[in-house]
Amino acid sequence: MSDLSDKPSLMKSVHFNLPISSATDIKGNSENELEVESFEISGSNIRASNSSSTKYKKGRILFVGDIHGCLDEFLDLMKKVGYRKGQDTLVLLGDLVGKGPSPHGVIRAAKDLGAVGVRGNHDDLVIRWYVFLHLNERTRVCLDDQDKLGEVLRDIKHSLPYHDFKIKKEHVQIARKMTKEEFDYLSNLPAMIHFKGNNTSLIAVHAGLDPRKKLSDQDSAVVMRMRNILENGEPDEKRKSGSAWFEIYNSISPYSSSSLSSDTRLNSDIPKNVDENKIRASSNLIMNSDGLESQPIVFYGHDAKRGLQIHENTVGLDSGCVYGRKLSVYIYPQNEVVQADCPGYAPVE
Ligand SMILES: [Mn+2]
Repeated sequence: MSDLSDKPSLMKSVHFNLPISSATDIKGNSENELEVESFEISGSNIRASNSSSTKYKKGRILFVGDIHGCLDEFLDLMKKVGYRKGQDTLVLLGDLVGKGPSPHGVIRAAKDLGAVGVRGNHDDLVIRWYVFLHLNERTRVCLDDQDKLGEVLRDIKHSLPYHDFKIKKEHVQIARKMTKEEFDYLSNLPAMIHFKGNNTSLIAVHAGLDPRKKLSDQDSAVVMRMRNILENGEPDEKRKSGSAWFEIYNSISPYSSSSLSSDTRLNSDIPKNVDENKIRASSNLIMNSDGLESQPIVFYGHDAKRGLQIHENTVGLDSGCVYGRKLSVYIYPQNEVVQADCPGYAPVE
């Protein structure tokens, strides 16, 4: 299955130390034990699950960007960083499936490797299709017959509950071939994972956070899909209007002006077209409402176009592997990024 030991690696990787101050530098020494809080998805809302018994023990946390079915590259990257199951915590940032060649293989490998992770928008579509195809009497009986299934879906098109989604054939195909075991793994990925200690607060989420809301009030559809924040403060899926959500998030960091010298800050200016005071006032919510001492550092994916984005309090790790660019992993608390080159499997959107 997911044998990391004897697979020949044909890719070169880039291995570098981050040029900026990082989680451990800013927030104090890394801690040996962090509480792990999961935020489960129920409808469009998010609720914190009772996970106080879960602890992260001393070891590395590996945050991996969008894999999109790139199984070989994922396994090679894990081999390259010497992933140790049971000692390291492997956190996948969503979109395990979609666009790439091996969606089922990636889910099985994630499970075999003991990975945790968060749900991405492509994962979400596949999960919803799986549920629909298995609940609907007419589709359930023809899952193995692609042509027949297509006929039935065309026939019941008016009743498909996905008016707010694009119905992409690929997601239906992945869903109809998905085993119960794969479904159970994928559908149990929460919307967010929060690793928290006395001086540490790390959040894994697929797309981003609405800085106006505390963690348990985030909208699951938003945190799986947002890219920008509009002038009125609303999150948006597109990149056209407003500013990248992470620019806003970093601009409100209490650390942005005092703790770092200017040459180590990649992004310190508040975007010009956004009402600074409005955002600053509302954005204290994540910190204060959630009782945190400092602004959480957010690890996310979903934005291959902007690529690897390393800022004071946000780390964007979708570096477009499925488009022939890189698959990236951020290693905490060493604060290193390791990347693997990937062949292109999908046209750039
Ligand atoms: Mn995505």
